[in-house]
Amino acid sequence: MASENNGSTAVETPRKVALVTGITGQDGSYLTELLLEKGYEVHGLIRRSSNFNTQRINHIYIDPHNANKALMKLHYADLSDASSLRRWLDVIKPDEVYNLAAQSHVAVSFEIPDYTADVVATGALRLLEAVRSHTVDSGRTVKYYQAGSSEMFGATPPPQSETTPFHPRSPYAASKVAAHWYTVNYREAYGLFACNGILFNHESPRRGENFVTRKITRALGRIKVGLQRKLFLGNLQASRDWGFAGDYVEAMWLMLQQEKADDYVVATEESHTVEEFLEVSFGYLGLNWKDHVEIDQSPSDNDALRPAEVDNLKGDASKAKEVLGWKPKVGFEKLVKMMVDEDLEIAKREKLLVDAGHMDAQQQP
Ligand code: NDP
Ligand code: GDR
Repeated sequence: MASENNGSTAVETPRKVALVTGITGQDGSYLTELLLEKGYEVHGLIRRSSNFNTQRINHIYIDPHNANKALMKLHYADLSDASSLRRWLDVIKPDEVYNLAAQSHVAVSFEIPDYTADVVATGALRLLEAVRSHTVDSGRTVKYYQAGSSEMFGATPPPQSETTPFHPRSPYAASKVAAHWYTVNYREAYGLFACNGILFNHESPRRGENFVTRKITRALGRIKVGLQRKLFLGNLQASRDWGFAGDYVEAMWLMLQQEKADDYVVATEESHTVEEFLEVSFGYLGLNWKDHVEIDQSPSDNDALRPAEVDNLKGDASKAKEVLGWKPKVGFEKLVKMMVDEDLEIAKREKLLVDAGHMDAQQQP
């Protein structure tokens, strides 16, 4: 129970319960921190891996044997396994479900297209159906958040808002469009409280290392301390509307606190090219990116090049600002510096270990 004190009498309100898929990812970790701060009990679905994959949430993990303190709980499930989704809904009885799980890499979706569709599109449908049948059988109300993406706009020119037509350019983006419409359909057909957040790119020091921003800041830190000289990238002219993940998870939560379920674009409304990201990040450490970056045209670099590119994304987040009262707190330069600072520290620690012979210098050119 969460306790609220209005000055005279202490009122006990039941703790809200959230179920988060993709809890081990970048957004899952920030959202869980936010929900715990707000007094939620958070249940995360994780998939089995031969290595532990909980690095991003280890700092908030408390052993479940410590029953009074452990407010984040982890359970094995998979978006490709409908039975596990329904079973955990029945056991956990959440008030809110956040569907963040995905094979989220655009370039990789060209390599594994039907797996991507199964997890991103059909996985969302499985979870919606599990929520629907759970609410029918239990008579409970469950609110649902779907992690939609600016990639759905693809080739449609900016600025992109909730009314902009979708033109997806990858198996990932097409699968997110399907998940978007499944969510709208479950809202219209069954009256489910289901929202689509159409989030533009958001980054952080916890960003996966094969997305371009983190690939740059990780390499930059290593270049600065002398562990690496070259960085191979793809298209430097692509423009993205980059925000900070910590700001964006607040918008997710706000969507589920409204009277009415709806869809919202979440963006900074400012766009920069990959080249500008290089200029700001390398410039911050007193380096010239042109001395280190090479364009990799080889098909073996499967995170860089895509058979179809998305050239220019820049969101119009007026509706989220007006209805949710949301606005981003971290701008482009601050975001870049935050990521560079963290990755420089990681590189310094790596250097100490390499120099002491405790770690192999990776075979980076
Ligand atoms: P990440 O790639 O960092 O995290 C993805 C999460 O999904 C991980 O926890 C991963 O688990 C989990 N996952 C992958 N496949 C499955 C599966 N089959 N079953 C269950 N879980 C699975 O993504 P982000 O945190 O950056 O993004 C969160 C969501 O938001 C994603 O749906 C993404 O597509 C979407 N999105 C992201 C944007 C961004 O800029 N970050 C912008 C717009 C949308 P594991 O740790 O085991 O790999
Ligand atoms: P994106 O992010 O495809 O927008 O999807 P990513 O960082 O992978 O690419 C952004 C742009 O940079 C160009 N680029 C490179 N990209 C990568 N990964 N590696 C490189 O070496 C490289 N060189 C240039 C890309 O071509 C692209 O134009 C992210 C994901 O988080 C999705 O899940 C999410 O839905 C969208 O953002 C919004």
